[in-house]
Amino acid sequence: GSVDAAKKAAAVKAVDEYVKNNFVLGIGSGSTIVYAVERLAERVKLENLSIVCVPTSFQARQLIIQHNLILSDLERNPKLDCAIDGADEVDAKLTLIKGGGGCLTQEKIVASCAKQLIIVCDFMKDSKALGEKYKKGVPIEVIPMAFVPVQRKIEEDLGGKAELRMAKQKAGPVVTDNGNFILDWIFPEKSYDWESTNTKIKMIPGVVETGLFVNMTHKVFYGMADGSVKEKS
Ligand code: DER
Repeated sequence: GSVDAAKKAAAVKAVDEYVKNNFVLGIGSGSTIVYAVERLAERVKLENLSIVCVPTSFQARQLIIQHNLILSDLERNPKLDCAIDGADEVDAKLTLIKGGGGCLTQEKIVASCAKQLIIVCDFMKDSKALGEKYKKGVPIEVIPMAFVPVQRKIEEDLGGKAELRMAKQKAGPVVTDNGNFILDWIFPEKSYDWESTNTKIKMIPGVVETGLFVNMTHKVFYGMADGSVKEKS
């Protein structure tokens, strides 16, 4: 449909604009990134590019292997030229909510190692303020034994509701690629200082990472319904 066409248009434009020969790339997770990896594989073949890819999840690792791209890691490549990833929502300051796919921790680590974080998404992700479009809350990765005290602390200190993410095709909670649980925090207010909110959550013992990407985004490619691509940086 038009959303898939929009995702693809954004992904193709980002790969064509940002990927250069000899790049070390961070490969994000989700559905939009699939189009980016397909385009990347096409360019590698067509232009005989030398590219190395660092994954942000088991899914990204599978994508890299399936497309016969060179798989690396942060031990061999701790400095990346560019990380390309999706997002669940983007606000006016390019603050992101990520983690809808449960891969936020490795995504944030890889993004932090890249000179530039490039986000590819469809027009549905474009918001003035977080929470306008994405209603499932901020994903927070937590150590399993701590999920109840973390849940209580978040609800006491910040309000709203922090719900344990339950799996659909597995009994019990979702377990992340790192062996942890996820709380989805449905926040009460309209406008937040996301930098301080992110820090407050991060400091709670038991919290591994939040899906709030603050001041990390270099550029966002938004695929539009008509197939055009809007860019913001
Ligand atoms: O979980 C994640 O952070 C993904 O990148 C997600 O935010 C984007 O998923 P999508 O490309 O399938 O919309």
